[in-house]
Amino acid sequence: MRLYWSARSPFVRKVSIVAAETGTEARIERVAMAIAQPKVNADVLAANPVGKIPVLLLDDGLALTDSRVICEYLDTLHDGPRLFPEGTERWAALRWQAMGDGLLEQLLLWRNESLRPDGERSQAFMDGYRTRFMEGFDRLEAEAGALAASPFSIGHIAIGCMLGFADFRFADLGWREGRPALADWYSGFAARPSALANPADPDAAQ
Ligand SMILES: N[C@@H](CCC(=O)N[C@@H](CS)C(=O)NCC(=O)O)C(=O)O
Repeated sequence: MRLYWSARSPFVRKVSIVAAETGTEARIERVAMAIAQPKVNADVLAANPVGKIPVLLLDDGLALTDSRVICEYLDTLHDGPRLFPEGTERWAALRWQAMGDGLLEQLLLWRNESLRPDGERSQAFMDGYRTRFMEGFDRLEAEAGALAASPFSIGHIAIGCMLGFADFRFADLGWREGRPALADWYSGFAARPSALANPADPDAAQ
């Protein structure tokens, strides 16, 4: 299998952490892709009409796109505890995945807006991203106890990758302030071997 990959992509990081947790890492060859919006990478576009990474090219030629699909596929390739559980636990895991991924998408939009030149940046959009984000952090603080108590799943990985990206690209946000339970849960996530082996900020980790 070949993974279209970039060291700084938080959605690729999600897939890499799942690969480490499922023991499928050795079966995946990483293919580095340059992603520099607003440019579109032609190789990525050929495999994924949405123009985004991660993409996982299977040995039979099928291109799996979107971290959610790729992570669920990798979870079928091992015999350990499922990251996409069955039964009622499934909906809690998928709901947390949707929260983590959704907030991460907002963070990427916020960052893109903040990188626009002076005069082109919209303060209204910037304020909107901040408002959604603070609400998201507060919601996660309220749910941190439930997160800590439930079996490790794709939901934990999505939320952990989102918080890792917040630390990497929004270091001044101070999200830990007033959110001790979430901060405590995240320090446990960040200490997992799978997270340490796939850092959010590859430069800081060296
Ligand atoms: N929903 C997608 C989001 C993937 C995504 O946003 N990837 C970013 C890198 S982190 C990307 O490829 N951006 C390039 C672009 O949008 O042109 C997933 O879960 O894989």
